[in-house]
Amino acid sequence: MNHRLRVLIVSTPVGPIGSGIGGGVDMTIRALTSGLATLGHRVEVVAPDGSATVGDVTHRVAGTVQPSIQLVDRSTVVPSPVGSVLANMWSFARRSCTDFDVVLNLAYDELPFHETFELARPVAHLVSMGSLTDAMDRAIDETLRLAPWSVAMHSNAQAGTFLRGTATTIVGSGVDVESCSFVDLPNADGRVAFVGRISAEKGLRDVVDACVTARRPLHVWGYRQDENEWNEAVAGVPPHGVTYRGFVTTEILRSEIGECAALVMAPKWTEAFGNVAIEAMACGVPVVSYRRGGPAEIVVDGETGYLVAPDDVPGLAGALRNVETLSRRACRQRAETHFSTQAFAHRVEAWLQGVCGRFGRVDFSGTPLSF
Ligand code: HBI
Repeated sequence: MNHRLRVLIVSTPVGPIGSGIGGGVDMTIRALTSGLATLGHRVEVVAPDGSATVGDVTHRVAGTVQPSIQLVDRSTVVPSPVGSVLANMWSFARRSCTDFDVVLNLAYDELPFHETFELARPVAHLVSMGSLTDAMDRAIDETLRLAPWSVAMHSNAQAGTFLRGTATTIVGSGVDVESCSFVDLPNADGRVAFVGRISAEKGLRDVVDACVTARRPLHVWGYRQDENEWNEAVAGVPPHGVTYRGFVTTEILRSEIGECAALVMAPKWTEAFGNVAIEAMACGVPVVSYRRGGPAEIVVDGETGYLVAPDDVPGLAGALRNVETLSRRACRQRAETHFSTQAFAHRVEAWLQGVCGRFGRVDFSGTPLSF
């Protein structure tokens, strides 16, 4: 059944789309709005005031932005008080959901999960991160218990961090590959890229150490969220060892990263996916990463990059020495076949059609009906 879907996407409440605060969700929304539109579906987005225009219609909503759940500890409950932008986005969704076939939640917050069975239309949840707090674990696992089909995640590793994660649908992610310029010949100085928020969980210190050992200049693009993390990582590095290229727009990043011989990722947490990895591959840049989290499911070891034992900095350095043996064309092709917005949208389309097909068929005694 391939009928046209009308989808309302409810964005993350931590900041406007395009502000950079929304991290991976920004890219997910752009990939899904264009990918699903290409497949003939209608997509509208509700997002905080100040958001960029995405989808067929962007509904901008006022309210206090949500504190980022990445900055709290496991026992914290991140409330969604009345007047919060999250509460206001869901009031909008509740009011207008009958104009749609399905509401797609991208917020990593409790309120949307409690709304799963409250709306007059099915609610689907694309979870953006691995397990972070007990309260969110409870909300996600309860939804997986009652309506497992309504939850999707980006990688098996991410799903594995939740009690009932095996019940979820894995959809990967996607990037508009055609807007990434393929570079066959990188800069002669053998430079390497690090792209991402400068924060402890991204492992910049390991990347700097590996590049110094491999005698490769490191270029860093990203939002310097944690100045202390930056200063500690670059302390004692030889001149020109590390160059900060700024927190640039997606377009600029995609026009510059192709000059690099490799992208290095050293996630210290279970990175849910690793969008930067597919952007780099789309530009022909192989990816060297710890075998941890989403990147381990993106990289084909020895073909589109190298996977290294987690926290093995010498191993990272050793892999960096061999990146010139990899085919940059193979990286581009893998991005085109597996991680384009079309490929991602096909996976999400199939998932959302399943969610619509099962709407209203939850047996609240707790055992999902068999179909
Ligand atoms: N924190 N409370 C909260 N809600 C979110 O949706 C959220 C977040 N922190 C980070 C985040 N989303 C996005 O950057 C994801 O792409 C990781």
